[in-house]
Amino acid sequence: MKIIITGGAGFIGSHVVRLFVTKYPEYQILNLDALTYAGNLENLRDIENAPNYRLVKGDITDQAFVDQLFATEEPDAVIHLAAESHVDRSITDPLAFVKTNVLGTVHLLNAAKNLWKPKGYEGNVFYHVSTDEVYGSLEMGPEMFTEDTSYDPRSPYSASKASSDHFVRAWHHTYHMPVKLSNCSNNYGPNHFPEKLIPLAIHRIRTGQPVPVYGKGENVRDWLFVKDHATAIDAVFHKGQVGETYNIGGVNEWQNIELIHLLCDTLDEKTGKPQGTSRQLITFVTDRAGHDLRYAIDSSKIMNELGWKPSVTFEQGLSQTVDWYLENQGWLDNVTSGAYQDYYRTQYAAR
Ligand code: NAD
Ligand code: TDX
Repeated sequence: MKIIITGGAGFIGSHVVRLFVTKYPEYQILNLDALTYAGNLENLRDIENAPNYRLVKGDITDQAFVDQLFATEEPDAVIHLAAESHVDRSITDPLAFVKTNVLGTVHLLNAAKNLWKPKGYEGNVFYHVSTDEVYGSLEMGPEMFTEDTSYDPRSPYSASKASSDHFVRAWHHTYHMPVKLSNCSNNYGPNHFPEKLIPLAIHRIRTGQPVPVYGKGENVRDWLFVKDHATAIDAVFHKGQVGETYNIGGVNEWQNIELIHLLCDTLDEKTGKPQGTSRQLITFVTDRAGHDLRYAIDSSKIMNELGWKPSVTFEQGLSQTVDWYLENQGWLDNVTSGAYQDYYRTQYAAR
């Protein structure tokens, strides 16, 4: 089987590519990635020479390129992760999110339909990896997002992902494309770009800079270790029902400020600093526009139907993550130079 994995040089995509390349040596894995600021081939150094792996550098916003690629490579399946993924960037540049997340997804759907439909879709799957943010925002309390929760996206990022989910389902209903979808909560782990909360905080603490906490730090996120998201994607790809959606999450809700306290204390302990040192870096800053209050995801469908469950507790996953960043400070130094500095200047100017 030949699988195109899009966005394979990014955070989650690199873990998915590694899992598929090593677990399924009989598959050919093509990593289709534009190598934007978020795509980093360092994330794949250990498997880049594997005989069943190949990188195709290209942009999914280019329909002609995508059509040509599908016509020449004739993939059997697509696992689609390529996206603009950062909510704050979507607030300052929404159009980039429409282009990659909406148009890019439709380009892939078109190319897959043109290749597969004449042969009756035998052995084909188009799998869209999506987010829990499409469901909107929850109040504090016990309520969780299920697969039946109505869509209510509230940021340009989540609106673009909701739109792409709808297009994927439309290709299933209209053209009988065999599709699968999953909507996952916040991921954390190695290779996470330091514009997102956890790697940003680790980077700022290690360099002794203020750690920005939006608003009062009371927003809640449900965190899942990235390697557990990769095994969930493996389960959905191989065992999920065509046309179905699976929610994926860690049943692991944290208020941002509590999470930052835990990170500060973990870093103090691991770097031999007196407890309380890193907490002094916490700085409350202007809130994110339209900041969703709480996400929490009910994963019982994937657990009960596909037998998936997370392999690590949050404490284990966070400890492994902090160790990885402390052991790979060169990775952080490389991605936080140059363009990263410009991004931070524009973020704070935009508030
Ligand atoms: P990321 O930003 O780390 O990586 C995105 C990758 O896509 C990069 O390698 C980038 O180069 C590539 N890419 C971007 N635009 C492209 C284009 N036009 N053509 C080809 N490649 C392009 O993202 P991530 O955090 O790894 O997220 C991956 C997917 O998972 C996204 O679809 C995201 O919506 C979804 N998701 C992420 C999370 C999370 O917590 N990070 C949670 C749920 C779902
Ligand atoms: O500097 C910060 N300070 C802060 O308080 C940053 C970057 C974030 N935050 C807050 C905002 C959120 O409440 O921390 C929380 C997490 O923020 P992000 O790491 O930006 O993640 P989030 O906005 O929740 O979205 C993430 O999870 C769902 C991913 O970026 C999405 O791609 C995914 O779909």
